[in-house]
Amino acid sequence: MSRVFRVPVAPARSGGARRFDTTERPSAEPAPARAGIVAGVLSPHPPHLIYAENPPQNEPRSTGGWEVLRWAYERLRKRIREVHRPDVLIVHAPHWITMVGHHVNCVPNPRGVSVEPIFPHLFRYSYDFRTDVELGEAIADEATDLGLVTRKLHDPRVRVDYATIGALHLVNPAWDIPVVSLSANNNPYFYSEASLEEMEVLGEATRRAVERTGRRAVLLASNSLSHLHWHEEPELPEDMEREHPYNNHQYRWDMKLLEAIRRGPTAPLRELITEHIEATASETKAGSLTWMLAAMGWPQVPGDVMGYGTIIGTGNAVVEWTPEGGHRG
Ligand code: 2X7
Ligand code: FE2
Repeated sequence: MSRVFRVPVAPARSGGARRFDTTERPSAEPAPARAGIVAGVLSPHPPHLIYAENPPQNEPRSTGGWEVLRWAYERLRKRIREVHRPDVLIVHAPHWITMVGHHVNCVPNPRGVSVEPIFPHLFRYSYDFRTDVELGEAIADEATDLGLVTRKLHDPRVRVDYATIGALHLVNPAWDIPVVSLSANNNPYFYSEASLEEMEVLGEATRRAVERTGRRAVLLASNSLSHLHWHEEPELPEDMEREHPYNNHQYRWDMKLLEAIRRGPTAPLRELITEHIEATASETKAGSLTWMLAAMGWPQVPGDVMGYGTIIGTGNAVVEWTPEGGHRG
């Protein structure tokens, strides 16, 4: 068991310093006492999944599509609400790209419209959510203390990227859980030899901040897997006749990674994630998955692969790790 789960409940949870009290919880049941990182989720964000659901926040309308992945998200939502019941969702997203350092959104109430630049006909989404500023600032401070170049974003005019909004909507469409959102430092893309080591440090900083503030947190790694995709879209974007893996090589590598995830433990994934990136141009290159597993202390447990499907040829899986090993089903 990771030491993350041995921390006592910090006074901040019962004191007046919290911005979000327990009356804002989604469930009427008493809050679980244990603080720490209670789950980590690989939560891919392709705009197609939101387009397919037709939520009121998204302007474009669809006839559905990509159901298997959306059903996986449905089951995940139930677990978040009924089992994990977090104070906060912490998301790391590859399309909030920062060229220098790791940024933390510390704007209390980001509001606006998020538009997917390549698929604006699928995703024009009005968002309005609450940030857990105290925790966001704590993550930035811990990251700075551990030697990372870090910045707290305070500009209320921030336009939140679609990978952050996409994962958050799919995990919690009610938007009733506060959020901390982290940027993806662009180094791994810019320098081909850059490693994911910094993400281990950002994970450690995240864990320390969660413990220090006494939060009950679920972490979201907003990444697709294999990342080659079609350059042409069908006339009907949700035409499922046209949806399939980019090629068998990409698919086999996604299965190799997912089989290792299902087997557990997570430690061997450190190497395998890097090999998978090299083989498939995986979006995990942005570091979200490594950050999340590192924050959980590379837990001994298998991951629960709740669903897999392709989106314009890219591989996408919804996976949940509950480091305690309990609460399945
Ligand atoms: O951002 C994405 C992605 N990761 C995968 C597929 C399609 C669109 O956007
Ligand atoms: Fe993406």
